Amino acid sequence: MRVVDAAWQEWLSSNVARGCTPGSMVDAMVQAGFADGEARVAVHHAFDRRASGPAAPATVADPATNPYRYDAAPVARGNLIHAADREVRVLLRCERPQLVVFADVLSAAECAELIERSRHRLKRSTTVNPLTGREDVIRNRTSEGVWYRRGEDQLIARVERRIASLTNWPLENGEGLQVLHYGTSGEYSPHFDFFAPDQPGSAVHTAQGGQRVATLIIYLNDVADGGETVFPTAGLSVAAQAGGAVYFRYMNGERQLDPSTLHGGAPVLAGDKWIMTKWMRERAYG
Ligand code: PD2
Ligand code: ZN
Repeated sequence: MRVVDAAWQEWLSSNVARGCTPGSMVDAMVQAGFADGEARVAVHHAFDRRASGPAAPATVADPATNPYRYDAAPVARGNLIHAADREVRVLLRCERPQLVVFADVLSAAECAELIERSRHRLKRSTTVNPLTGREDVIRNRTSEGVWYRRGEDQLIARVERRIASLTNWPLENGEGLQVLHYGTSGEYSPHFDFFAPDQPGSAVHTAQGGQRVATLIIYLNDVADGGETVFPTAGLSVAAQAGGAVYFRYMNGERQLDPSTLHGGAPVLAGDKWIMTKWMRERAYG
């Protein structure tokens, strides 16, 4: 029997928000394998939730006064996850912050192709200015990147379907994929991927799709030395290995944001580093 997990809860709320009828939502759930009665109850609750008012504002949790409450992550349990067209191995799971390290998300050939097609399209990376919401080039992010539109071509579409299945999060809630390149000494100093709720520049970014809820960073090459993704608060670092990935989730169902997902890209000490990032939103994006 299917379970109404976090991804289905999200699907229910976004369809209510889009103005779908209860009947069409029940039909879609039954088609997806839910029992009729179960689908009716879930849809009924989704409409009830909307009646109880707008979503709570997103807030950064505070370990001392308002600690982050870790609810169930959408990623499936188990050591091997069937992700659309590929079996993906789980190497590590961490509960606080909520983080999963995977091997084999992409094949060696897919990594090589993504690097080759990105090489000639790179532009110096920017960072969102929290005050203005504009994208600024700053010194603490020394990488170059390229954005791919969602479903831009067959390879991108296939990888996006795989990511949606692996992370159990709707494909439509994902931003376009971004490929990033760091040369030797390139780094990305520690930051949060969510938009700071109290900063005036964030509203322009959350207007569409809402907050970012989780990130998947996929490594496209083996880095000779350095270049780990570091989580300083958790005291954890993930080494870049081609085809592997790190997933971390920072917003729970109550819209609390987890400050222990502070993370950065450590300086590349030898060779270069290629990654691809998928940021996931609360609702459909784009
Ligand atoms: O390159 C990384 O390891 C890294 C570190 C922190 C990438 C990002 N953040 C990101 O793309 O958000
Ligand atoms: Zn980041």
